[in-house]
Amino acid sequence: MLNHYLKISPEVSKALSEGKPVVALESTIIAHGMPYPKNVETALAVENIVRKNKAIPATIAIIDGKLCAGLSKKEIQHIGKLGQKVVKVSRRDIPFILAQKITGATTVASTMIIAEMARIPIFATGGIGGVHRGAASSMDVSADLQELANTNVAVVSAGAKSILDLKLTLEYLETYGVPVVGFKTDEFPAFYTRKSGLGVDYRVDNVTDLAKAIFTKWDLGLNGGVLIANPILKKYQMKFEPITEAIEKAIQVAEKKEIQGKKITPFLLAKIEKLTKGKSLDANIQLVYNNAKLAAKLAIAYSKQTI
Ligand code: PSU
Ligand code: MN
Repeated sequence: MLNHYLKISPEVSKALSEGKPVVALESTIIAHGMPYPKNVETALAVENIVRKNKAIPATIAIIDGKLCAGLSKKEIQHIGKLGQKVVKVSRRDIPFILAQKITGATTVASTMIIAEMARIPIFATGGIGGVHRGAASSMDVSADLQELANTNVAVVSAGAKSILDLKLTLEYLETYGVPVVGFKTDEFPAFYTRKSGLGVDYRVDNVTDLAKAIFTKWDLGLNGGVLIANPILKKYQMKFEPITEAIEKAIQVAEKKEIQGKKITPFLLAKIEKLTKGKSLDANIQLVYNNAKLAAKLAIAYSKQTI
């Protein structure tokens, strides 16, 4: 019955049936997270990095009403060109986009859902959604967190942006039993920068230890995701002051324009890019590359795990 909804590309399908490592990749970052044509260039480069590190990339999206794991170059270009015109699809949206047989870009939450259906346990992204600043009154908490609580996929990220309340985001993850693992770091990274002043639950220094812990979690039947925080490389990180200033300013503008709901994250990303004259986008691209590389290595280590 699942096959009726799910379309796995021949390459990904072959890799999965042979037990080869596969890395899931999301598509909201392409349509809503970066401008054209850099979004398409980045998405294709990310796939190449996964391949170079000896895993198979599976970019995930909804195309003409099918849940797709593994997109063609043409499909990636199509989504990237349409950009914000493509529907941003989170958990709640999936059935409606399928019923209408249209195309949608998947967030971390919906990519995790589709990755789990396709049996792809490792997923690389840039940053996850989280608890927004001011959530006490807005109640704006990304569905990504709830998905991490429930769905068995390990997500490699560069932490989360400080457009969010990082402290509350970590509290939420603790409550829902989601391990936050620092890769070669004791500190939870803040996306554009390596530091946030907040700690992680566990630090790991190699992918084998990480794969073992993830394998054990699911082998025990402890359902839910794992959040891996992989800091941006030192040479690409942004200076604390200008990025903090840009974030504060972007949030102010969003408040003034009363931007809410699923529009807020793409709005802030684009505004920050403008305010930093493209520097935030450069950092964003580099950290995604870094995450793709780690995810490929983790997928290899995970594929070797046995009881
Ligand atoms: N953070 C980024 N780039 C992105 C996103 C987050 O730096 O493109 C996207 C991801 O797809 C994430 C989504 O899952 O935004 C979260 O949106 P929301 O806050 O509306 O849940
Ligand atoms: Mn939200």
